[in-house]
Amino acid sequence: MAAEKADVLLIGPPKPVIVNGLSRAFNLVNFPDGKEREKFFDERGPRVRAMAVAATEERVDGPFMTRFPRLEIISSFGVGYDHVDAAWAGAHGITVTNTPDVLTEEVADTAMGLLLCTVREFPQAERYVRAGKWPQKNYPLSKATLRDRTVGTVGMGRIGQAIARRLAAMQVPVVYHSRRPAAGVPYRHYPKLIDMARDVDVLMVITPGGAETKNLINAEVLKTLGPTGILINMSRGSVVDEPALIKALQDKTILSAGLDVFAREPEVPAELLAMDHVVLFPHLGSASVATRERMDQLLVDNLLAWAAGKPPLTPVPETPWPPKQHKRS
Ligand code: 8YV
Repeated sequence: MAAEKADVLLIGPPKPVIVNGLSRAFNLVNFPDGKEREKFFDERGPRVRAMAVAATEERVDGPFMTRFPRLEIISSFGVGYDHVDAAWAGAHGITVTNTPDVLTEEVADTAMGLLLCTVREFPQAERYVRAGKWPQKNYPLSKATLRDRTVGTVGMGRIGQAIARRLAAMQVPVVYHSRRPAAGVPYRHYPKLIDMARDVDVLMVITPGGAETKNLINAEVLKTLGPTGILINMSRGSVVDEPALIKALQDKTILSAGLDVFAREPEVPAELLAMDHVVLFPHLGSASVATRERMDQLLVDNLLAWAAGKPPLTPVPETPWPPKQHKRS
């Protein structure tokens, strides 16, 4: 007799790679909207053994996971998983997987694009051409150049290292801050962010989001970065104290910022929209068709491995494999 197909709850958009990849092996269950949910938790919750989390808007925390007493694995889309309480999951025998590696080089490419756009004002110059202003006057020379700058990355994980390799190839000195020195990297490590902010001209934020890094980039760090300093944020809006950043930009405490992420996406504060000297991207880090499909496929492959009784391909550190226990109170 064929084994019964497990119920997998899909949270987020029904993207083709995910739906096609999972439908063959599982009963794919869509998560209903608002009012329907209580009924869903009661009726379907007890049968759900796995989740495919393809959207970061839903908070997958302890109280939420508790509604699914047979839950064994959460396969989450994206390398960042701050929307999932992985520590709670790990303590309750639930495995969490993410989609690292397949997006590393893409996000590093985007980081370089955002850095160059911000330092050399390329979006502003492009707007200048479209506005028909070039025939009257050349676009002004950019105030900043990458040629005399040192970049300090906040975080030196896989993506941080891919960014650092690109910067090294462009002859830009790189240093970094992280809680612990990263193994096998040749760049100078700063145990204290404030010391690095004093020494560099660009802060490139590429550290995971979540409680540990909330508002890490605060008013003091921005003041220390100083009036020629540029902030690039490629990680999560939560890592930067957004009101403090807005004030620092308004007061010219720093020169400018390039932001791919915001505190309340897709909302971008009106103050930032009104500033011509900042560059704003709509969370583009990994956003190409090919890379997003690789991320979708890895989400699927983690669940297929679990269904086949194999170790997950990319478990997060908080939920080592095999899980400690399965019992939940
Ligand atoms: C996604 C990301 O856009 O992988 C990440 O952590 O930030 C992006 O690739 C994000 O997961 C939201 O869908």
